Amino acid sequence: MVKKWWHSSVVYQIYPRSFNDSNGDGIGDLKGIIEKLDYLKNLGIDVIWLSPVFKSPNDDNGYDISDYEDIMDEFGTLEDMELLLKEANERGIKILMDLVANHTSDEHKWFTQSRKSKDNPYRDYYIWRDPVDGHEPNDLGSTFSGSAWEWDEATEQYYLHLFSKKQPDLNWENPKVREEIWKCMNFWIDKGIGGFRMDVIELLGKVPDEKITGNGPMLHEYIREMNRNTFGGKDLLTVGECWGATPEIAKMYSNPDGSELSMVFQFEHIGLDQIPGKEKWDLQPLNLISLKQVFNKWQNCFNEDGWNSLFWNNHDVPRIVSRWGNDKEYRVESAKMLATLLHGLKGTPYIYQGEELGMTNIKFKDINQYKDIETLNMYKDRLKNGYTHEEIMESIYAKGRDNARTPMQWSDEINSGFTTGTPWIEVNPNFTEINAKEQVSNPDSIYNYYKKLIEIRKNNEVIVYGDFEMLLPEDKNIFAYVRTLKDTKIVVVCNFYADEVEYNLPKEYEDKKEVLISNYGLSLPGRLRPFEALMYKG
Ligand code: TEU
Ligand code: CA
Repeated sequence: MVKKWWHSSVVYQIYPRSFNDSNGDGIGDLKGIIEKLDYLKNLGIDVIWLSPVFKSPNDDNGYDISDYEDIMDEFGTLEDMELLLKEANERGIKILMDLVANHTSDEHKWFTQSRKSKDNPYRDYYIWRDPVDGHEPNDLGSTFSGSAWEWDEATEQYYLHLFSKKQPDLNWENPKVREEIWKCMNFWIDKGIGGFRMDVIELLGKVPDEKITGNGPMLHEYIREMNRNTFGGKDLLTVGECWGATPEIAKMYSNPDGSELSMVFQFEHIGLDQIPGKEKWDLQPLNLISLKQVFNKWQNCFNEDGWNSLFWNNHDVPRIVSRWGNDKEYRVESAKMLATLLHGLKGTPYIYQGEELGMTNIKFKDINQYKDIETLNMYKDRLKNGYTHEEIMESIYAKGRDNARTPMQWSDEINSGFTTGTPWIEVNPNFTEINAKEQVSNPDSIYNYYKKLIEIRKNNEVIVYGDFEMLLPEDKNIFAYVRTLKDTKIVVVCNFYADEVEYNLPKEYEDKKEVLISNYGLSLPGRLRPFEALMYKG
């Protein structure tokens, strides 16, 4: 396999609004990020993925962009962004910008023009349709509840929005739209960024009249055109967000011929605790065997012809320690176990801010304490459809996006050290116990455990390039696997639950030549304590 710098990198995602506020207005900002670069450097990460920082009216916290070549007022200025790039690069850290190219804000000048008249030069930048029998052209739905079509009185047509009505979808069939996007991307590439995370990239080839949204016929053609006109040949990291990716699709995107992207985020594991065919709010318990099958499939599907990304968390999904760990009596043990499991795998790991501290989900009492548009729209929708308040809150506690968006917990001081003002969303009250200040100086902390896992990846090529083999595939409690590169073998054994378990590995893996990391003291032969995790050379 031809080696790439991003094969051995670890990426850290920052959700700027909730990361660090430098001026006391309650909103995280670019200067705030600069203040914390040394914290990230110390953790050992190589790359920052910055959720969108472009100009935006914030209907969806920056995923609704009104100017791709300028910075959101609350976050700072273009000069601040240039300084952040410089300061990060000086520390050997690259920055990925979050490219939201499927849609813009309705306040983007392309859209304000487009909606003016049917013959406006920008009309075809978006997707406009006549009504059918006096109503929407079809029943396509928005991810944020309701129809994906919004009636526009002025020109008496509907426009398409797969997300909020303030996020009109761009018309990628229009070559002018594509050129505009290449221009914006090159603007940032010229400023020295390390690459792009690409928002809902799989939607670009949509055919709305046939109700095709993801993976449309032209999708890969557009991506290759993007590659040729922007980052192709520039050795950047590009990662596409692909909810509907299968291994076959992922191989097209991440083909090592370099014609498309470096890698994609696939979400098969993320959907395992929802009832199949229903929405993410419709909960079912996780079955560990299914999780093992999904990882086994994705770890083994590429044979030098693709690359994986590895993640438990991002700004859209609940905190992993609350979701599949135990955020009560075994918070520290289970956070470390989940970290060991993921960071021993093949692929590029992504850490979401606060994950390295074992930050947990939030339970707000009042729906008005929530800020996320998806959550708030769903709440109204389900109330109307007869669900009780209690039922809906149960779903929000488990799956709401604000679980991941409460402010970063820096210290046990007021507002967790995130802001001196009033935070835009309330801080999780557990910050007095869970915070960076305590963990950086505590050698047994989750933070220092992540730091060690990153070091292990850097010092053991087998973690980056070794083959993956699942062990004990039928075991209902244990997730175990072995990574092999030439003569080197690394074994990872994790107890996924709070009960002590016994286990028997095949003889060849029994001998623990060197324990690289574990979340308990000395290991016991053939037994794992609650959420115990072990990684050793075998
Ligand atoms: O997410 C894509 C997306 O489909 C999510 O809305 C996801 O389905 C949902 O959060 C899970 O319930 C991306 C961004 O990551 C998200 O923050 C944006 O809201 C969305 O695109 C629109 O840009
Ligand atoms: Ca601020």
